[in-house]
Amino acid sequence: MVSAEVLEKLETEFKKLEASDSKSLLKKYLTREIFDQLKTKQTSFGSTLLDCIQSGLANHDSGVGIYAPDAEAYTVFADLFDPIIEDYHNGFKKTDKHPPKDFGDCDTLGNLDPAGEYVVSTRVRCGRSLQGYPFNPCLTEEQYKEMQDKVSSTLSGLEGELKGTYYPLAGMTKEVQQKLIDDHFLFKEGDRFLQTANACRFWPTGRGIYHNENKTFLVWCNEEDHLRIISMQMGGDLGQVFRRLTTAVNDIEKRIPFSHDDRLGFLTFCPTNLGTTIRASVHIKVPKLAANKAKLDEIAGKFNLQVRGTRGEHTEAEGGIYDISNKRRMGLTEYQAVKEMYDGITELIKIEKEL
Ligand code: ADP
Ligand code: DAR
Repeated sequence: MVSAEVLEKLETEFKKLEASDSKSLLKKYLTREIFDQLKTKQTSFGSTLLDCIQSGLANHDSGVGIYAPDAEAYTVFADLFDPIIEDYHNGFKKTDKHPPKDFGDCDTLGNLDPAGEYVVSTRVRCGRSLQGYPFNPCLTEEQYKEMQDKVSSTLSGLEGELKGTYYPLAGMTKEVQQKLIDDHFLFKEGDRFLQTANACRFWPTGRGIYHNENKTFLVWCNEEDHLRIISMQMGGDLGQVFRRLTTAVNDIEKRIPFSHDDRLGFLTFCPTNLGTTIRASVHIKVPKLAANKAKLDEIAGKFNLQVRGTRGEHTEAEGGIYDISNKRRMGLTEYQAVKEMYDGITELIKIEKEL
């Protein structure tokens, strides 16, 4: 039974959102009818509509504004998640089914910028949720510790180029942590969207990073998702980066069962990361295109690309370096998502050269 206190908070905050000039997908699709229909529902973990939308209610500048506190939320609150998923993922309807995992042939993806004129570095990441565990807002401190132990011991079995060490955030010096963040290897702290989504409780317990010697293969533990599996390197050799990620994901999946839904694909905390969960990005300098940011966003949008700042989401470009990546993650395979980025970036570089 959803408590009177939760219902009151929902009503108060919903009215504020309705009156705001928010452009979030939450505001766009949370009609009074949907609100009244969902406000008394709960998942078996006890998650309510408030648990799903509290971040978007607190941050009217959200782009999306909703997260799934547990995997069931995608079903229990489907009447709100489904239109948001359809809008974000280029028309992935509630009757659509995400295709089976397919990393394709990495050898067909070459170097985006062999001369090294534009691309500073290339990164491909995916998210994975451990079967049997809810997402951040429902995890207990014990579960965070349990998951970290499970992840770090599993990763300690990796060999060859993937061999590395797990570093818990707890006990890491601020200097080491900040250097890893500044070098784009480690997640930032204090994201207000995650904080207001109740995703940062017991921090830094259960959080950490695994990486190999060269920091070309990394795994984040319990930031936004249970796992972010990352391959990255300087330069534009997307084929090599994607091959490394594919090898790592296939190896790790032999050791840990991940949450996968027949219709939505791999399940993640945020609906924008469902399906392939793949974000393939370049740090790139396109000074002529970037002279008009709105134009850069418009052209990137034509190729289903998303433009972010140098430090990732919700940040600005530093020194003219933009993080540009595929926007679509659902309704296409892992290979197609990465190929969409490859083709889009190739076009952007061509346009930059012609300006
Ligand atoms: P995610 O991509 O996992 O959703 P963010 O967008 O927050 O996470 O980015 C996390 C970190 O990865 C940031 O420091 C960002 O600068 C870095 N990053 C993303 N793409 C690249 C890239 N192509 N080269 C180097 N660092 C990158
Ligand atoms: N900040 C939230 C999430 C957007 C997608 N990015 C993620 N999941 N990291 C928003 O609604 O803007």
